[in-house]
Amino acid sequence: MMRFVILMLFFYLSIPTYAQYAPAAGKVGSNALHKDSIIFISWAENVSVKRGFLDIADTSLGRVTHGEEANAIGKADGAVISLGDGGEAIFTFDIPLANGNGPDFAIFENAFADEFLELAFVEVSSNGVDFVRFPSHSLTQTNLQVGGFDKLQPENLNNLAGKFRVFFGTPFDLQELDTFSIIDINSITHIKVKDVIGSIDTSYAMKDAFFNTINDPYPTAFESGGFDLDALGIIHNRENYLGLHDPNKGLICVKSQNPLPLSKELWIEFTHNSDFKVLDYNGRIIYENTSPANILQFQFTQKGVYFIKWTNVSGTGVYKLNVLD
Ligand SMILES: [Ca+2]
Ligand SMILES: [Ca+2]
Ligand SMILES: [Ca+2]
Repeated sequence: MMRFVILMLFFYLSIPTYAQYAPAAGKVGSNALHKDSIIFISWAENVSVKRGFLDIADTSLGRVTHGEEANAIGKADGAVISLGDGGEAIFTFDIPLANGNGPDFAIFENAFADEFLELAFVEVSSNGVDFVRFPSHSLTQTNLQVGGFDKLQPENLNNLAGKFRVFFGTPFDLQELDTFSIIDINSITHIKVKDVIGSIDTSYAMKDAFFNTINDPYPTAFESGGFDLDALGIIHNRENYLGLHDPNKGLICVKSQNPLPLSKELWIEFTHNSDFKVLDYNGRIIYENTSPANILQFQFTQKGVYFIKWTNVSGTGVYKLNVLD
């Protein structure tokens, strides 16, 4: 019990009361990620949505209907499926997501302006049963209900999807969940996005990780009510994070796509010193670098099959890359 109390005390003392979290896209210090950023290696391709009610306080109105599941997969395009009050979407991944340097995925909503925001909790799982929620934080006041067309300030929000306008993803870093033993942050197979109802009425209020009520536009009793899910961009998964999936032991990360169009550069991110080679199909070394910088870019001049080979403190690995016209 004492341990719990001390832990809670530490928790409260460490709450930044006037925390200013990342501001809107384009402002200094923003961590919003544009959909065209090189950081994205691919986009979620499987989702299952459980739509919520138009108004949780009057379930006789039924559930929201706007959009289809297909609107939430593939690259962010502004087309969405609405989740409704407390509705949720679960993305699944054939290649599990992994924890690399910095953010590992981002979620896109369709807010038409920087301050007209609708929020969602984000949870991850390695088995589809046990989910861990990112520790959300809302510093929005809780005295006056934010109405359907009222504003929120992104600076008041952390670890809640939907804090940026359309085409700008909210980033999530799996490293923040590394103390939870019920998930493996280097093998995330499911990501849940759950609409924050947003009501400050204690019957329906949803709390952040610091037990604050999250005040979010409510009611939104229309067909497109609740969080509008556009896409989930993947930054790190077990395929592009090669070798050991442990950022403390040294690995490399292929940030570009495979197959790689000839017109595009190969991007490699290094976390530790590596001896790095690119070999052609016949094993001929066409590029070598014994101490590449953090990010290495390489342009191929011919299509074909190549092997990327690296050696570092954790061993040696090989990655097969196809380069196409
Ligand atoms: Ca990470
Ligand atoms: Ca909501
Ligand atoms: Ca979409």
